[in-house]
Formats: sequence, structure tokens, C-alpha cells
Amino acid sequence: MSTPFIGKREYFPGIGSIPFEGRQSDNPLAFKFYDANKKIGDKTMAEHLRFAVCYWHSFCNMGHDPFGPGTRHYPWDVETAPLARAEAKLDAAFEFFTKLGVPYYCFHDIDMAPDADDVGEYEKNLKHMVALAKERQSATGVKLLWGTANLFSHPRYMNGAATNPDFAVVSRAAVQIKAALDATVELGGSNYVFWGGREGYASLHNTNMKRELEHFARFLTMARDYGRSIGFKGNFLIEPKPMEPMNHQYDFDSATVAGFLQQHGLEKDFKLNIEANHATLAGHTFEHDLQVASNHGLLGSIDANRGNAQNGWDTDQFPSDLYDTVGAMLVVLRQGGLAPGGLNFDAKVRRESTDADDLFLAHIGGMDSFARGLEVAHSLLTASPWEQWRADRYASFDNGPGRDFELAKLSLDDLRALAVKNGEPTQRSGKQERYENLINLHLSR
Ligand code: XUL
Ligand code: CO
Repeated sequence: MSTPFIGKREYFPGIGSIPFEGRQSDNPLAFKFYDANKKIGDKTMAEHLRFAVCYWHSFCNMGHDPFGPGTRHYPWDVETAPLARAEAKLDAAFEFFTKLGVPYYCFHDIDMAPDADDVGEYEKNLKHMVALAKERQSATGVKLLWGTANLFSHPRYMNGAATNPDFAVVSRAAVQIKAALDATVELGGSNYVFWGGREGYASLHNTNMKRELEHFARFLTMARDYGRSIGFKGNFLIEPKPMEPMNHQYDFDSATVAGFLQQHGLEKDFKLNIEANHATLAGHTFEHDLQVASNHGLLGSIDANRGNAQNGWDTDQFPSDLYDTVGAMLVVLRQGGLAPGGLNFDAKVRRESTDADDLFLAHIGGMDSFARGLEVAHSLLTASPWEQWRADRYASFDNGPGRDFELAKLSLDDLRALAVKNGEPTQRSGKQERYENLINLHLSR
């Protein structure tokens, strides 16, 4: 099957549009569960899942690790001039998005455009590439889920960007934030992400944490004000991560960021972008950090990936664990969806996965895993006793004194008097295994 490609040449020859073939198919380059137009409840799968491909891992990361260089050879890297290489990479990226059939993508400023120490040159490069990306977006219908600035790779940011102890670096960071916000607005992005890569510390001995956090809030407030002044109507998203690259990062997890946003009056404009492998690095499950964000009305978007239970690093593997995707989709469905956020695959193929089709296989697997997670979560919520069981567990608060307690009508003395009257509470089982069995049953149907 051939698909039109939009660049000067085809970068993924031999691979056409990825079709939906259903669970009986043996075709590795076909979806088994992700059927974009299939209705789940009142929305299609595409509307629920809002998949995005990330630019950095998919088209920039060569597979290097601390022990060796990259293992991948990208055909767009044969261009030697930086701008020509960026243009070829853009064509390859849009060819990939279109063949895969995802509605969205995400990028950092310097994933798409060549970086430069000279501010004018950096801004010129980004503007040039954004103009081309805008053309590709209108030619293909692929949209921008979110834009962001890379404020962690350049050595100038080694001590942080917005939280750097040197004001000269804080000011230099503003160049990139302003340009990336301009780019996001120009490309009609639905969200703008801040991942505080080096916003944290290596040692408390030399760090005034309180002052750095105040600078961080000031910086985010300025970015918010600038974004709104140029017409950005979407959500600003903070992406929590507890560590790596720094020993400690200020946006540790959902609970920490929710408190920070509320403390600084930013909770109306900012939400959270929760990444699975960041939640597990913080010692939580993915589902936990999603739920905490959702409790605060702050779950804005998801970076979909998974870690490795054995080593605990940010391995950014493609999601493949259905138990995890069911858990995630339960939280998403209960809060009524993710829009204007989405599911961005912040994931990379393994260093040993060096064929061009591996990028397709990885995304197909991730999309199928979330499509299946969506189906199972929907069926648990609408065609099983799950919600009733959970509600029954709290039934003692639905009326009588329990309800009065929730309505703040009782004092501590009242509670004591009730305890004396009622005697020792009857033991009630949590019945966790019953829910686990139900998930497996619905997964196998
Ligand atoms: C790093 C990470 C970033 C952000 C965007 O762990 O997740 O790629 O998603 O800066
Ligand atoms: Co991420």
C-alpha cells in the first residue's frame, strides 16, 4: 500500500499507511486494537486517545548511551548543512506521522531547528523551521499537541535555567522560552510544556533552595503572562520528574507540583503532564500520579512510556503493559477525558533496535496497548460491578451521621459519642483481589 509523502523524497520506503486489521491479524505493521473511528462510549478511539509522536526520541536520538555512541543511521542526517538536515528531518517526521495516522506531534525548539549561541541566529533558524512546519501541518492535517524549549542540554544550563544561581543564565533561558512560545502559538499548539530538566540541585551545600523556588515561580509567571499576551489560550503544563539529570528536581511529583502551583497562584493556567516513567522514578505507580493530578483538577496530558522494574532509570520504553494502560485509562475516563491534552509517546526504541520499521512497530505497540487499555477501562466502568463495589465501600457516608460528617456538621465530641453508641465497628474486607480478578476477566474478553 503506498501513501503519498510530502517531502522531496520518501524516508520510510516500503511502508505505507498503517491499517487497522483487528486482533486476528498477524501483520506486524497493522493495528490490532487501535481502530481510530471505533466508538467507545460517546467518543471515537482517536478522540479519547489523542496520540502524539515526539520529535526528540523519534527523529533526533541516535541511540547513544553513556558507554557508546549512537547505533542508528538516519537517512535525513546525510545532509551536512544544519538547516538542510533540519528540513529533511521535518519531511521524514511528517511522513512518519501521516503513515502512522497520529493526529498530533510534540517538539522542543532545538529538536526542530539548529541551535546557535547567537540569539539572532537561533531565533532565525526556529522561525524558518516553524514556517515550514506550518506548511506541513496544513498539507497533512497533523496538529501540534505541545511545544517546549530545551533548557537542559546546552552546557550553559548545567546549574539550571529558571533556577540558575546566575541571573545571566536565567535571562538567556528567557530567549528560548519566548521563542518556543511564539512557535507554539504560530503552529496552533494546544498546550505548552515545562519540563524542569535541571531545575533542581546536585548538592544542598551550595544551594539556596527557597530562593531558587521563588525565581522559578517568577519565571513561570512571566512566561504565562507573555503567552497570554500573544494569544495563547491553551494549557501550560508542568511535567514532574523527581531526579535525573539532577539529584533532586523541584517538580518532584504531582503532589509537589500541585502544592507549588497553588502556593504561587498558577493553578488556573497550569496543569500537569504526567509521564509514566517519571512517576515510577518518584516511587509511585503511573496510576497514582495520574490520580493525584486528577484529584486537583490538574491532569492535563500524558507522556506515555514505561520504565524497567529492575533498574529504576528513566528508560523511556514504549508502553506495552496492558495492566498499566487499563489503570491509566480508568483515571482518564473518570475525569471525562484528556482534551486539550493527549497521549504523547515520550519513548524511544532500544539502542539495539536499528531498522527503520522499528519506529513503526514501537508506536503501533504503544497505540494498541492504550487502545486496549481504553476498551477494558470502559468496559470495567460501564459493564461490570466495579464502580458499584467502590461506591458501596463508602456507603456509610451517603446518609445519616456519615453524611453530616462530610458536610462539616459534626464535632470531634459528636464522633466520640457515636462511637460509644455504636460499639466496635464490624470488620469490612477491602476485597482487593476481587478487583484484580475483574481486570483480568475483562482483559481476556
Ligand atoms: C525527560 C522528558 C522530556 C520532556 C520534555 O525525561 O520527559 O522529554 O517530556 O522536555
Ligand atoms: Co516527557
